[in-house]
Amino acid sequence: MGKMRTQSAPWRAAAVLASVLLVGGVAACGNSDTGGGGTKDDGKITMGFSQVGAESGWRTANTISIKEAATAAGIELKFDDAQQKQENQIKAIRNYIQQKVDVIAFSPVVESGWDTVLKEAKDAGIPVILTDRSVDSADKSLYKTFLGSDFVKEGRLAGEWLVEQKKTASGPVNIVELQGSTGAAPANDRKKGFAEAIAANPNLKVIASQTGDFTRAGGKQVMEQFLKANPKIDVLFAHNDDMGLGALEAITAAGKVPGKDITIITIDAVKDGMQALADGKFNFIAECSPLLGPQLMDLAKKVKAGQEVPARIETEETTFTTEQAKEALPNRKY
Ligand code: GZL
Repeated sequence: MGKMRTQSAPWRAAAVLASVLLVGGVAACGNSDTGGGGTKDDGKITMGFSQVGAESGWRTANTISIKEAATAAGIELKFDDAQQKQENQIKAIRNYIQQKVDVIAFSPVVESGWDTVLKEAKDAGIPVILTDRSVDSADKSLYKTFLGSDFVKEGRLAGEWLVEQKKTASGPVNIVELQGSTGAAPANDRKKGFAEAIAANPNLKVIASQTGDFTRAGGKQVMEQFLKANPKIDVLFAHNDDMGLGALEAITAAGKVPGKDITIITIDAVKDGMQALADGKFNFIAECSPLLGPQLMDLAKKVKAGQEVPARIETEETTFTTEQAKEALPNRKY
């Protein structure tokens, strides 16, 4: 600050006030360059979170985990439900940028189309954490880390179990597949992993594959179509429990016994799916944990503090047969 000339009392008071405001202003602006975006100095982190929607039991459990973990971590959470629409997620992320949150986290409903808005967040100095689903951006600097599952592995485990179950089959084993939401990472990757695994047995054939959008209603509607168009269906592979649960209604209405006439394999292991497995209506589930909240909040604190974090953090998961589901059900958290 340059040397100040002497002035009369009222002018001097005004000059002092102006210089205090100016210094304060610089300090506040300085905070926004610390990569957090927030201009608060109370140390409290504000996170803007864009959620896919509320399409399945998995998503409900995931939302609960995130909200509870934010409260436990003392992180102020701004939460938006995109109702499974990418444009709503992009709008929410832009709002968070405008609000200068400290960290943005989201589960991208589809893999593509994020580079522009992620670059806007980067240019605003706001770090982004991907949770649950990932993006296909070539520029890995657009986000700090990915926290979630290996969906290809989940699909592969489902396929490997089926190969083992059908290794003595003498004729064709007709499989129908209920895919997750079109363009979503779990849909693309589970399909890939399953197809790679069942290639081990040429008798195993996917005769129909269509999206049920991860919902019960979608699973029921598409399974009805599958049953009408295909007289011999031996196996259903559903990319999540909810579509499998919807398909149960269609299978029963068609006079077939789920779990016996049609072997049913799903992914997630939410409580309703595990109950269907314990009851013998499903035959195998590959787990996909929605309980990402605590790890996400820990990552947010590290990222805000400028600490290095791994580029990818995968969740621990397992698989369940009917007997294992009966044992696990009483202690399931979701
Ligand atoms: C997987 C998650 C998927 C679940 C579905 O991590 O993105 O979305 O498998 C959910 O149940 O709708």
